[in-house]
Amino acid sequence: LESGALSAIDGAKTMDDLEKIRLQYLGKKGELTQILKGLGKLSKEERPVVGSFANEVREKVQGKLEEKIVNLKESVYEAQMEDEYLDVTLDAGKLRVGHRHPLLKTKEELEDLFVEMGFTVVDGPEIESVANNFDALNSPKNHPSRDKSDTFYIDDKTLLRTHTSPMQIRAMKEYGAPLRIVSSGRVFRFDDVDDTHSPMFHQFEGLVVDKGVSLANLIDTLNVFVKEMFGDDMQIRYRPHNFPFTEPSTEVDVTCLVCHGEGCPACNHTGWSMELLGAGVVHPNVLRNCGIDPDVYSGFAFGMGIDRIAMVKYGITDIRLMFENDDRFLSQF
Ligand code: FA5
Repeated sequence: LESGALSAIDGAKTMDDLEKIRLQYLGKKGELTQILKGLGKLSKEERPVVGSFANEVREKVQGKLEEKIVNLKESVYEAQMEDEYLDVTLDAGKLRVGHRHPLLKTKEELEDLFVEMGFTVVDGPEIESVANNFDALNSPKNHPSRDKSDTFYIDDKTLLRTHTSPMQIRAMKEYGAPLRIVSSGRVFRFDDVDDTHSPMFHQFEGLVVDKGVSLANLIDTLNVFVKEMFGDDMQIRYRPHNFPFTEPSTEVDVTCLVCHGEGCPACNHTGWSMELLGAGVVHPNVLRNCGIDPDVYSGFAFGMGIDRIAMVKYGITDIRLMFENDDRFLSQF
C-alpha cells in the first residue's frame, strides 16, 4: 500500500490527479482510513503494532502529498512564466518617423516671416476663372500666357490657375483697401520639365495696398525678406521685367548658394541663382478693376516660386526631387 501510494503521488501530473490519490488512500473511505478504522477489531497485542505502523504510513503519504502539491504549483508557475516571457531588452526594430516636406517647411517659414511683417494669410482655389487669372489682372487678350499651349483650360471661362496673382483680385474685391495679404498654393502651366521647371509648382503671392505705397516699399520689403530667409550674406539682384499687372516690374535673383557668387555649374557660372520671383507696383487698371481708386491708393505685389526658394534654401539642384517622394531625399529634412 505504501509503495503504491507513494509511486502514484510521484506520477501525478495535475492537482486533480493528486486529489484523486488523496481520496483513494486518505479519504473517509480511503484504504488507509479503512485500516485505521478497523484497528478496533484487532487483538490487544496486534493493535499498537498495526496502529503505529499504519500511522507511520499515513504520515509518509500525507507528507509526500504536501511535498508534491508544492512541486506541482511551482512547475505550473514556471510553465506560465515561460509562456508569458517578455524580453524587454530585445531590439524592437527602428520606429520610422515621418518628415515634413521641404516645400511645406518653406511655405510655413515664408508665412511666419510675412505675418511678422503685418501680412494676413488668405487662401483661394486652384480652379480659377479666366476673369480672375487674366482679365482683371490687365492681361491683354493676345498675351502669350493665355495660349492653350501654355495654360490648362477646363472650359472657356475656367482654368487651372497659372499663378497665385488672381488672389490679389479676390482679396481686393473682398476686403478693399487698405490691404496687406499673402497667399500660397499650387499653380499649373504647360512648362517642360527640367531642373528648375515643373508643370505643377507652388507660388507665394504678396500684396500691399495703401495710401502712398511705392516701389521703394517693395524693394525694402523684399530686401528684408531675402536677409531673413537666406541670411545676411545673401546678395539680391533686381532685373527690369514686364508683367501686365504691375508697372514698373522686376524679376529678382539671389546669390547662388552652391558657389556663393563665384560661378559654378549649378548657376551656369553666373554666380546668381535661378530667377526666384516677379514683382512690381500694382497697375492702376488692376486697382480700378477691383473697385479701388488708383488716385487715392497704390500698391505693390510679388509672386515667388516656393519650390525655387526651397531649392536655394536647402541647396537642391533639381526641382524634380520635390515631387518624386524618394525616401532618401525626404528623410534629410
Ligand atoms: C508670375 O507668375 C507673376 N504672377 C509674379 C508676380 C506677382 C509679378 C505679382 C508681379 C506681381 P513668373 O511667371 O515669372 O511670374 O513666375 C514667378 C515665379 O514662379 C518665378 O520667378 C519662378 O520662381 C517660379 N516659376 C515659374 N515657372 C515655374 C516652373 N515651371 N516651375 C517652377 N517654378 C516656376
